Amino acid sequence: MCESEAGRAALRALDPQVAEAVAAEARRQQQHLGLIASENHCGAAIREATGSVLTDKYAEGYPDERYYGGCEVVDVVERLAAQRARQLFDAEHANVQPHAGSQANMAVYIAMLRPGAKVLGMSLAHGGHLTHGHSRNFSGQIYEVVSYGIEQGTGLIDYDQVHRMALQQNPALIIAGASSYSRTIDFEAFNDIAQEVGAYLMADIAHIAGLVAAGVHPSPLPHADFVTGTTHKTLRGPRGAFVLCRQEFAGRIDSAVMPGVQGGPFMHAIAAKAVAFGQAMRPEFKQYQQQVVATSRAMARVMIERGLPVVSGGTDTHMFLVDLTGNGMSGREALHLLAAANITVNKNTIPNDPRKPTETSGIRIGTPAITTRGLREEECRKIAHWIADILTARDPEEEAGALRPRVLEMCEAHPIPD
Ligand code: DSN
Repeated sequence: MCESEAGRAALRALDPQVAEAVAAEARRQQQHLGLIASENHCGAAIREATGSVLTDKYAEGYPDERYYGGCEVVDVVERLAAQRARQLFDAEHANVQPHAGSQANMAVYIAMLRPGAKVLGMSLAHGGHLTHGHSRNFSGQIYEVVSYGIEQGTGLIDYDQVHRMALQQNPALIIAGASSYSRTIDFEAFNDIAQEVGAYLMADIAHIAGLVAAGVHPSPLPHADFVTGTTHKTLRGPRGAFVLCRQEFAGRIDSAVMPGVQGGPFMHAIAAKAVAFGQAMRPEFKQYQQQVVATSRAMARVMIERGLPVVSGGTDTHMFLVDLTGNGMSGREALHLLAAANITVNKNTIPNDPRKPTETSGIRIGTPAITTRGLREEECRKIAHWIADILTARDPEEEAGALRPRVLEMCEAHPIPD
């Protein structure tokens, strides 16, 4: 019996309810096409590290400077993860302790800004993230935030607006990065603006970390002063995050992460991050990322052909936003209809959305997870047609029910690999 089988048996014996929930989620993932742009399937090696005995170890501090004894092994793990992150992204310093992207972003704020400092970030409604200054997030409550957005006609980041606002507002920090923006981000242009106004530049590559690692999206290094990212989206690692910076800011970032934002690091997650960074240096990872973008482009084209507009008219990345205003359906309705066909998406606001964020007029579609399970352009075009069939049908519920067996067949033909 291998370790994970023993673990499953132990969980079944100790807590059959949780064991059943875990098994049910595994079945759900196998039987659904996951098109949530921020999700992926990380594989057995990453899960093995995440589920390892390292979860038992407290290690507040950093390698060789811990507050706890017995850290000699986890020190090796953290050094490996940080060294691989530096190598992968060509960074001078890497902090691999943030539990999630929000904590990574918070660490940069805490390290570099006083409360009340001005921050220029992308508005959530136009594709930014909660931590880029949303009024109900710490970023919008502790700091004075001004937001830029995308140009109405093109759907692209309005760099002239960013420039104008930076000159008018004189922010201390500018944030480049997004959660639902499908086009290449010009980090060099952001840096030119930041330099002109004397602001720090933070690039949040949470979504595109895998693309950047593989050279499929231009790197924000060396343009940005700080780069934050997550390890579980396109990077296909464990749930977690990291901060990269130049050596001159290393001490401030490290003490902002711990004790500023977090206490004990999750050493099991850091071990899995090390595995993910190592995996991302392999040639097959580059091919995977190229395929992620190719499948995303193929799906976006079908949507447009089928009369479902895509914000910005296409994609350069792993995701795109479908604008449903034309067919009158809300994002929430679309999510539920597609779910009935075992296709999983998230509802998403589109720029200048007339609907509330809980309703939305769009859905976001991403291809990292379906590419991991081996689906290529041909199958992805088919999936895009199924989505369009459902969203444009006279009876969408009936259409979703009719298509479900075909989705199941495709899932069965392409099991999630270990
Ligand atoms: N929740 C993530 C996403 O779906 O984009 C961002 O943190």
